[in-house]
Amino acid sequence: SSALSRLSNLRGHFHPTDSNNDKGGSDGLAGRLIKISPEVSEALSCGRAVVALESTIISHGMPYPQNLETAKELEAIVKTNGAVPATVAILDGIPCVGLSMEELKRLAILGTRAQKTARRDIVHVVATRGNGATTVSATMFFSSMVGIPIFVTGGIGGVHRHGEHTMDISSDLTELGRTPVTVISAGVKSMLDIPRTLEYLETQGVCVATYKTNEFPAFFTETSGCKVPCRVDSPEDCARLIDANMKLKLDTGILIAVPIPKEHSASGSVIESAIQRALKEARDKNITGNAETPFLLARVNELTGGASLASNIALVKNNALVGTRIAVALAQLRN
Ligand code: PSU
Ligand code: MN
Repeated sequence: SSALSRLSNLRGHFHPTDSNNDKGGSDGLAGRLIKISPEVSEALSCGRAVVALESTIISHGMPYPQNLETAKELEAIVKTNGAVPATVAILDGIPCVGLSMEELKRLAILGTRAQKTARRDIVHVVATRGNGATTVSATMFFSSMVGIPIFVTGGIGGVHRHGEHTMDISSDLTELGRTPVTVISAGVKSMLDIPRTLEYLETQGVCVATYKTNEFPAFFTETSGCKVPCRVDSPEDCARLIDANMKLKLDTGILIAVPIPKEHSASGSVIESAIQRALKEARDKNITGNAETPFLLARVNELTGGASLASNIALVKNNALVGTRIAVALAQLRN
């Protein structure tokens, strides 16, 4: 399978410390380039469905202990629905694909003391043997490296408001343009510039599809006023999209935008005024760069008295369910 050939490629590629007579095997892999958990490794080698999960959402996206609870629940949703979860993080400088309960807990307790790790940060965290929580871009990178085609998150980064001046454009978007992994998200937060985010994804050649809806969702709310050209209505539709992307070797990612379930969608006006206030505070405090997203998430949660966190948790769980169904449908299609 392609996952297997990727694994054997990895063995050939990574040997920073060891002598060249180490031929690898999954034990040889562990502790060298990348540590793949036994469950994930096993699933990949027999072509079973695997779903990658990011870790910045745990460290920087939610407070303790809700972050640990949510991380565990996401893994449980993936398992219950027939796939193997693979949470990605860098622990003591070792990129890990698939975390044990102890490792998940460690990361959740570390919280923002873990380094927010986008693609550009990976080498530094590895070289200094640090603890890194991977964002969408870094999680896509490691998922692709080990052959996991599907990755579930809450929301992806985007073009920030005023991005035309600051050039603050999340590396999640360029990663989607260069890495063939399908990302399931509830769209893009309205604290970002959604129309420009979609323009940028088009420039990067990324297929953006809405799931069972016509309008691109805005994370807390089901609508954004923005349309995309592709709509999918079932896990099988998504699996065919991913299969075609793989067969054509387009080597670009796919973004599947799943709207927040109706019963959890926040009252648009409450969220919107909190977002406006948080954005103004960020400007007044001069919070920019990769500190902006975590600041806005935490502040909007405070300003809405926890309502935004509850919506956030609900939508990520829904994404995990949809993403798992897509992964299972894809495994069926390709086996
Ligand atoms: N959006 C959310 N929750 C998050 C993030 C984004 O609703 O936790 C995180 C993700 O890890 C995403 C990252 O990849 O923020 C984007 O950060 P930046 O805007 O600095 O690129
Ligand atoms: Mn940025």
